[in-house]
Amino acid sequence: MSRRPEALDDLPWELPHAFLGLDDAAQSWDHAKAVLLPVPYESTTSYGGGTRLGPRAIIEASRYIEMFDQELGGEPGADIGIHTLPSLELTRAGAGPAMSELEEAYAAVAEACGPRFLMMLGGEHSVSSPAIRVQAERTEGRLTVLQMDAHADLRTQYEGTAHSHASAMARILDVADVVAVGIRAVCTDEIEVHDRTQGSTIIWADEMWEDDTWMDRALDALGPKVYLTFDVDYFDPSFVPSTGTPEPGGGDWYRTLRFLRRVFEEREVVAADVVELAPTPGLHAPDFFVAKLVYKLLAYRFAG
Ligand SMILES: [Mn+2]
Repeated sequence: MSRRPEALDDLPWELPHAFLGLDDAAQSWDHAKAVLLPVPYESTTSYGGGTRLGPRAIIEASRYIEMFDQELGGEPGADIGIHTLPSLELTRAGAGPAMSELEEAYAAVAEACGPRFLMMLGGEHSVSSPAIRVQAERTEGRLTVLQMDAHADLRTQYEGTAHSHASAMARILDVADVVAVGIRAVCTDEIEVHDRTQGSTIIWADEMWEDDTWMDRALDALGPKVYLTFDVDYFDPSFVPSTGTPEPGGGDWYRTLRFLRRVFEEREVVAADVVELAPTPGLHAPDFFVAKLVYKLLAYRFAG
């Protein structure tokens, strides 16, 4: 790919359409310590749709984030170097074939990344299972999935498919343990799956409003290597109404950040995803909120 002539560099161009609007140098593959993989896949969404527009909305909103991070000091974005890949376009031949295709593609990306930190942007939550399976395979010892979510996603199948967003965690229990935080909407079957599965821990959302002891309980349940899957419906809908299945009583911004910072400090997070943003036309605050969350996760990952 040949670059535009250098003589044009100083013209008043808009910011690049990459995460944080980073320029070619700050997002070059060689320099980047983090890689974003947009997967705008949506097929089994059961209530409100629109998650296929999530990754683009996150990247667009991220271009307006202040690079300076007051909590950590400095400008983590440029220091880390974040490479934004093009979006993966998965087959429409059905959920099964699409998930197989994703597993293969994700494995290739993870391999190419080497030591770089891979963050996937969904899309509906079903995209997490293939990614987790790949990371579990690549991880020495047992992987723990830290799932921030309103829903347990432990249904063995839903609406006729085992590849539903509502089954995302049921599909990985054989390869990883799961610590689910912020849960407040489950069915009886999911409670049964949870009860009979050693290595399934649930932090209920109402516990989180009592005091902070849940943070220790969640951390104690995490093994040394963690995959973070972040369904944005974990947050209270007053923060992020733009999601397919919103549930009242979710997490807030600062308490959640306090917990996440500890997770990144006390465990090795090997990869992550952020899923289920379904942008609402004309309402850009939730898009910006989620973009800032992605920036915070990357900043915590490379802090200190
Ligand atoms: Mn959910």
